[in-house]
Amino acid sequence: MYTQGLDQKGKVVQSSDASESADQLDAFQKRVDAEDKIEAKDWMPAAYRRTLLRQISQHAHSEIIGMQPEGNWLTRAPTLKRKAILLAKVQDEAGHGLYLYSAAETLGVSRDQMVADLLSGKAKYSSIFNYPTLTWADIGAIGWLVDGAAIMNQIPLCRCSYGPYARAMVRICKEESFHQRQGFDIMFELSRGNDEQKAMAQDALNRWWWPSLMMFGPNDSDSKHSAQSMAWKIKRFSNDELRQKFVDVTVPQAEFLGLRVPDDDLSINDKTGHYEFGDIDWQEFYDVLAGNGPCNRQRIEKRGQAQVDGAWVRDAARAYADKHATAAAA
Ligand code: FAQ
Repeated sequence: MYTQGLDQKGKVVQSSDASESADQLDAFQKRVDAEDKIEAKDWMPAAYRRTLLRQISQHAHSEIIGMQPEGNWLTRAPTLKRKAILLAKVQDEAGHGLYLYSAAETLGVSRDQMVADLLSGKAKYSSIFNYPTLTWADIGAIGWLVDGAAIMNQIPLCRCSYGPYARAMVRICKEESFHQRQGFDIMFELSRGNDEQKAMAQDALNRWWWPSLMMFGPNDSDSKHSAQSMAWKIKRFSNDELRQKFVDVTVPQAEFLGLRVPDDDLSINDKTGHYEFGDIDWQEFYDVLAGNGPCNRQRIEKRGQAQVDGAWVRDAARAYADKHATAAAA
């Protein structure tokens, strides 16, 4: 990527890292340090643009692919009320994906290109969405744990240095907060149900706990982007800091539900007030990232088919826009 900005008509103006002067980089960092928001047409280092594009597009893809595991239960929700709530949640995820694609497009790459990169495997999406939803309790666990982890990671993104991303995150976080509560509510009801329902809730926690911790990314010592992203105030906390906050908040919630977190090494450190927890299976994480999780192929296949099935809608929308543009020009 060698794009440098959008001119008044939204046309991409080219430049590359090599053309960046020390003065420009210094002035940019000063703006970031002063908590000035960087906007789409402002000068920015090419590497800042690349980092944002990578992260925002990965985030958008995650929201869209993340509709699949829950969509699996839309027709099987236990009550009409649960179905209506889940339908609204899945629609929210679609909306989040769309705001995020729009935010990423301000950096000079088209949505078609981003989707092509997802389908070719060039762009990642969150590891968490490569796990199956085997029972209704998984829908509770996703809301409680996955949305819970997402909120922990995303609230600081509302203060991201890039304005379009930061602003998109405000509404997303409000909606994620509702999602987390609906998930906890499902777990609450199951954990107060009969033995079979309690076992179902425990089984879902057993399967989703460790993948949820992996959502925060590799340990800080192995996180290749964190230091630079924090200097640019894209990230405000490191992966390990956010993971720790999540564990500290979530373990008491599991205790309240009467469920056991599947970690024999979990204990509270009375001196620090933080929970200490066992080692994450990073081999599993990297296997999932390499495309070998339980559902990777299925997720991408389904997304690819949806892209093909939706082609006529995009064609029709383009034809309609062209017709109106021609009429306006005449
Ligand atoms: N999965 O150097 P770092 C949601 C990659 S939305 C896959 O630490 P960074 C809502 C990373 O890309 C969930 N890949 O990277 C919802 C990099 O590879 P690359 C998504 C991962 O960017 C709920 C490499 O590892 N949220 O849940 C993962 O500084 C329910 C090295 O890592 C966001 O995207 C992972 N878990 O930190 C929807 C939030 N972790 O690109 C439906 C925004 C790391 O060099 C239902 N993103 N990698 O090839 C972020 O905050 C950051 O990008 C991190 C990773 C924290 C995810």
